[in-house]
Amino acid sequence: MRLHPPAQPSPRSPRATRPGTLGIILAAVLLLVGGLLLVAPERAGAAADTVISTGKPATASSVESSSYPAKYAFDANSATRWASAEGVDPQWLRVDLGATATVSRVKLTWEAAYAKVYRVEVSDDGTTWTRIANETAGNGGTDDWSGLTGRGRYLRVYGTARGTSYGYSLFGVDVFPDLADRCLHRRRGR
Ligand SMILES: [Ca+2]
Repeated sequence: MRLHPPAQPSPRSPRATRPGTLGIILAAVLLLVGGLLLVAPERAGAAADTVISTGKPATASSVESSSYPAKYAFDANSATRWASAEGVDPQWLRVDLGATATVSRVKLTWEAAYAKVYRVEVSDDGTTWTRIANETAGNGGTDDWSGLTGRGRYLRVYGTARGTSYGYSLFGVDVFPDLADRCLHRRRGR
């Protein structure tokens, strides 16, 4: 058995021995770590919910009045809406995503004036359209189309039969890209 000399208290600087300073540093480190743990999942969730249509240029076949412009379906405000002229089929609402995107999900939030029959289409040139979703028995509310595989710069909602005698009205049209495309959009700062 080896014998060790009795441990000598090492000389410490007066700063390091002040419990107040140590306590403050320790508390600061714990707060930082705790804060990062709290923030990290929220940031991940925000990335998964990226909407690429917000604030993008929008047009429509008609408006009920100047109080309901096309852009109100893309303003991330659930209180504002686009509304078409009343009593006329078909009507459409279109957004320019600014660049070709791969669309994986489109979420429509209808006002009371909903579409019974409509389709969601994408286009590269705004002229030739490809259907990515089709509704033939719509009942309004929220239509959340996921698992889509559309690709285009423009997206439109094209209504052919109204659910009421009014027009077509949407509080929001949220367009989501797929994962790879979302990264591309983020890198480009969009
Ligand atoms: Ca809105």
